[in-house]
Amino acid sequence: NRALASRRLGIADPLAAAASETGLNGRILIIEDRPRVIERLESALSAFHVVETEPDPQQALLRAVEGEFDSVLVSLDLQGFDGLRLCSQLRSLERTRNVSVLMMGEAEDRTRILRGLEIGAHDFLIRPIDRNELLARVRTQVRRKRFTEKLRDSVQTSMEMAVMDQLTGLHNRRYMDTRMAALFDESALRARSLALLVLDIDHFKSVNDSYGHDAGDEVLREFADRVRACTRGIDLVARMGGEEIVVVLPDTALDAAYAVAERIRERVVSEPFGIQGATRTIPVTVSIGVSSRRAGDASPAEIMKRADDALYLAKANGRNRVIA
Ligand code: GH3
Ligand code: MG
Ligand code: MG
Ligand code: MG
Repeated sequence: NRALASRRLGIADPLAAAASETGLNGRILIIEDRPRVIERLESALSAFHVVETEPDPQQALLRAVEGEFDSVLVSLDLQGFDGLRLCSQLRSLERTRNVSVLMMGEAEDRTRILRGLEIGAHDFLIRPIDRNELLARVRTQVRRKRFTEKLRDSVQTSMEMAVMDQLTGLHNRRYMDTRMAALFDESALRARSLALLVLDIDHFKSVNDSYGHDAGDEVLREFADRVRACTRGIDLVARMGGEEIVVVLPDTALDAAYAVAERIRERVVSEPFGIQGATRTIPVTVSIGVSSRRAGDASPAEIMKRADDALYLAKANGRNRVIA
């Protein structure tokens, strides 16, 4: 169910992503200007990784920004250039912030290597560099980089999930409540209009009763898609629970909001809902209450109350209708 919801939201399932095996073939950038050292590093690393080399520090920084590398090996002994500065630039640029930085230096460089670790370099290699140690440390850094990426992706996924309704992919009530408060204040401050639609599917209980709960869920998803298709990018569409959807329309006056509601109502009633694997289609209608901010309103709750009252009237007057 969680995986389904994630797919619906167009994001990778965090659990599945974490379970998949970490690929350890990395993209490595070597920043080094001594040909013999370059040759040795390349011949060791290229058996396991995709390796690029750049002797010029400025050029190297550009390549690091553009190249999506897992790990960058930085020589601290570059001709006429401070490798530590390169490390700190790599750590501060947005595009290279998560790249693993491995310093290469002489044993006498201890102090500078310590400085590098403080700046944020991840590890170091002391010359002469042992082949197996090189491979082991690079592998560790590639693994670290991949893990960081997965962690970041799943944190982002969780943050997205926290404000989304998993069944429909619309925003959820929590998000709606927060955003509505902000939109209300904004519209009041700028003396702009703000309209609200409250939509509720008619006799939805009988959809569940006649076709089953799964079919009911499919109807809800299709309903959400049709509502979304009738709204603009700046409109806020949220599932408030059950079969009730709220649409907030910034910069929209009552009559324009009524027109949007009428368009939604028509789009729902005009074509019965198809259900996967079922031969029959399901006729669906929706009732909609419309309201907008009035000068004296103290909070969004007052707009919400008028929309709810209008919805109640729409139901009482026979359903499949819009009342403002
Ligand atoms: P009305 O025209 O007055 O709105 O009638 P109704 O049957 O739509 O209204 P009511 O509020 O009585 O019923 C809403 C139903 O929605 C009850 C519940 O079983 C169903 N429901 C709520 N959430 C879900 C859901 O996530 N999936 C499905 N399939 N059904 C749900
Ligand atoms: Mg209903
Ligand atoms: Mg209801
Ligand atoms: Mg309500």
